[in-house]
Amino acid sequence: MKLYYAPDTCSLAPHIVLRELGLPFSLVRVNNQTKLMEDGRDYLDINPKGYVAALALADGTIITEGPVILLYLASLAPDSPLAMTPGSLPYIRLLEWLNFLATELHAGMSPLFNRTLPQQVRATFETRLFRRFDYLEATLKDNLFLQGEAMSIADIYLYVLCGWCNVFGIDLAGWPALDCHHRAIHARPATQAAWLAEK
Ligand SMILES: N[C@@H](CCC(=O)N[C@@H](CS)C(=O)NCC(=O)O)C(=O)O
Repeated sequence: MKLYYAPDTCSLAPHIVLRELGLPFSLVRVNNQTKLMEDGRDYLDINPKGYVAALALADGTIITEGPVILLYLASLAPDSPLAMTPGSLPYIRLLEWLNFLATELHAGMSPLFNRTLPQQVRATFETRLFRRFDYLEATLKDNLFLQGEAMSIADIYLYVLCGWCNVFGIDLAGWPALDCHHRAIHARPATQAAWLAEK
């Protein structure tokens, strides 16, 4: 498998999951500004949507959309603690979390990368984001991870999204349980190895 990634982006989530699961893979770096890959080829030929991540399977099939890539990877290792039985209630809850993260957090945070955003508009996005953080804080106050004591692919996605708070100047310390969740995943060997490989 080949993971198309750009540093400091959401593609870090499938990258960490590949390492957590011990799956064989190689990395292809994409310049998100020029849309060129490291060998000079056009990334739009891989993913015409133009964004990372994309996963290429051995037969050339391309899978896109971060949460779907995460689910696909977990399905390759059904005995791993990261995998859940499709159709079971924990699996449905996992889909619920992934959708929440993609639509409420990821999509809600993306505009904050725009440095020309007027302060008032930024504040509106932040207020909305902080309400989502409050919800996550309430969930994580009594649980180590989103679905209890076992880490899921959604936890890894959440970790990556919260990492952007540094860029936005948002201090996660305001949400202590969320901060603790972030630190726990940051310290994992797979996460550290992924960071190192993307440098
Ligand atoms: N819906 C997509 C969104 C992916 C996305 O937002 N990727 C960002 C990095 S976090 C990106 O590559 N943006 C560059 C662009 O849109 O041109 C997914 O979940 O995979």
